[in-house]
Amino acid sequence: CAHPSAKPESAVSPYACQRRTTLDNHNKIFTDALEVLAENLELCGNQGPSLAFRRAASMLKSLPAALRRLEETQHLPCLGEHSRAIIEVQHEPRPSLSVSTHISSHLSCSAPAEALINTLSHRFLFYEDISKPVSRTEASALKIIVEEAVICVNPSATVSITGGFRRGKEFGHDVDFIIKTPEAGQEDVILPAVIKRFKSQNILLYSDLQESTFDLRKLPTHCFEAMDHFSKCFLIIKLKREQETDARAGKDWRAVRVDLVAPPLERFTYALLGWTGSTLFLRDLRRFARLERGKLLDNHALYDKATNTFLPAKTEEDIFAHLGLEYIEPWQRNA
Ligand code: 8DG
Ligand code: MN
Ligand code: MN
Repeated sequence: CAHPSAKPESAVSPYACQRRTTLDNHNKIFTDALEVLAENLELCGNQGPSLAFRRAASMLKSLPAALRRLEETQHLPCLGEHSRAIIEVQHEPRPSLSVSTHISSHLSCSAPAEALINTLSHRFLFYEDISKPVSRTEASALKIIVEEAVICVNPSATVSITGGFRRGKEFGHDVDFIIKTPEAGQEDVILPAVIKRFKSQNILLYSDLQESTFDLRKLPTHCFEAMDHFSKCFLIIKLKREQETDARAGKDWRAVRVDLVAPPLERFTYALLGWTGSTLFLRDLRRFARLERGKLLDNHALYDKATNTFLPAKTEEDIFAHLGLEYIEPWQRNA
């Protein structure tokens, strides 16, 4: 069996971190179906099968053209028997058979999924607003607000947009920002101060601050969770609308979800890479590092098990180079 990293030039890698996945998806009819299925399975607690469908969808997103015949899938990685069956259904020239009806007939769990969504919607007071996608324009307006607050608290700190918007997406479910502080220790005090400022400006609707539990000496973890120990907060912010006002009660703002993370300076590059995502891209990057390179990667560091050393990185390019990978730009990480 061939070593997965020793692939011929034209072959599609089973690792998302060896594929360039832009937002230009030529196989949307297949990936939408696979992702609906993955989402349903996730809500039912079937994480394993869900991941298999996510991996299949992610691989299809990286293809340079639409699949035209089922036989074309023969030499592609990440496709199991079930993913092939979904692709086959989508190939059928019968528009009346929507894939979601096909799928739900195979799932006994659409009722619990609905109940869960219902519970969540009652939990969130601003559910209606925050379930609407955030546009790039709104993200830019928020960046100005966050930057102003951060600089007011610490003039030497800088703010960068991360998450989906850094990958070039036009819409997101939230806006993610990473804060860089040049002095040691500043990362622990900046978020409470920023939250205080938003409160005083009367634009804070909700905040959940998680203080840093980061230990500089700890090894990167083996698990694939996108969790990290940096100081971060989950916010809901009031964003003024530009032109149109809400018909109801003249509401001239909308609620937007915002995530802020403030890592220590020497771990900034690893945090930036982790928070840029996509989740699946990062999951495969960690898996590749561990299985193909004997290195442990997480949002805090890259650790070489052979030499027992941490590998420093000034730029994201340094991290890909440490892993012997071609550099993949943020907009090519939409796996
Ligand atoms: P979207 O908002 O456009 O829908 O997508 P996204 O920007 O890619 O997803 P996200 O859920 O906002 O997460 C952005 C990245 O942040 C994603 O790769 C996961 C990563 N992330 C971490 N750690 C943590 C964490 O502790 N909390 C959250 N919320 N995200 C984290 O690496
Ligand atoms: Mn996001
Ligand atoms: Mn987020």
